[in-house]
Amino acid sequence: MAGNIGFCARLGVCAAGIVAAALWPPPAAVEATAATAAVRPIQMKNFAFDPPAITIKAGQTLSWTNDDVVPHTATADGKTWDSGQMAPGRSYTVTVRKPGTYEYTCSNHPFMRAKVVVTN
Ligand SMILES: [Cu+2]
Repeated sequence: MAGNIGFCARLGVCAAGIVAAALWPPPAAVEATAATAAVRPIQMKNFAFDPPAITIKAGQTLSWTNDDVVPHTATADGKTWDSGQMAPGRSYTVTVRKPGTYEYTCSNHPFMRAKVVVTN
C-alpha cells in the first residue's frame, strides 16, 4: 500500500479514482446521495428562514422544512412559488431553473423575509 500512496500523491487524484473504482457499479444508495446533493435545505425555525440568503445554481432544488410549532409558508414575491400552509414538520421543495434574485416571505408572518439568488 505504501507504494500505492506514493503513486497517488504524485497523481493527486488517485484516491478518488480508487474510491470510484471500488464503488463501480455504484450501489443505489450512492446515486441517491448524489441526487440529494443538489437539494439545498432551508429551515423555518424561530419565525425565521435559515439561511436568510442562499445562493444556488440554476436547476438546484430548495427544500424548506418547518421546524417551528406553527404553520409557515414559503411564498415568493410575485408568487413564483408558493408552498401554501406548511404544518410543523412538513417540507416543500422547488427546483429553480431561471437565474435571478428571488425574495420570499411567509404569508402568515410578513416579517419573515429571505432571499434566493440563482446563478447560471
Ligand atoms: Cu410564518
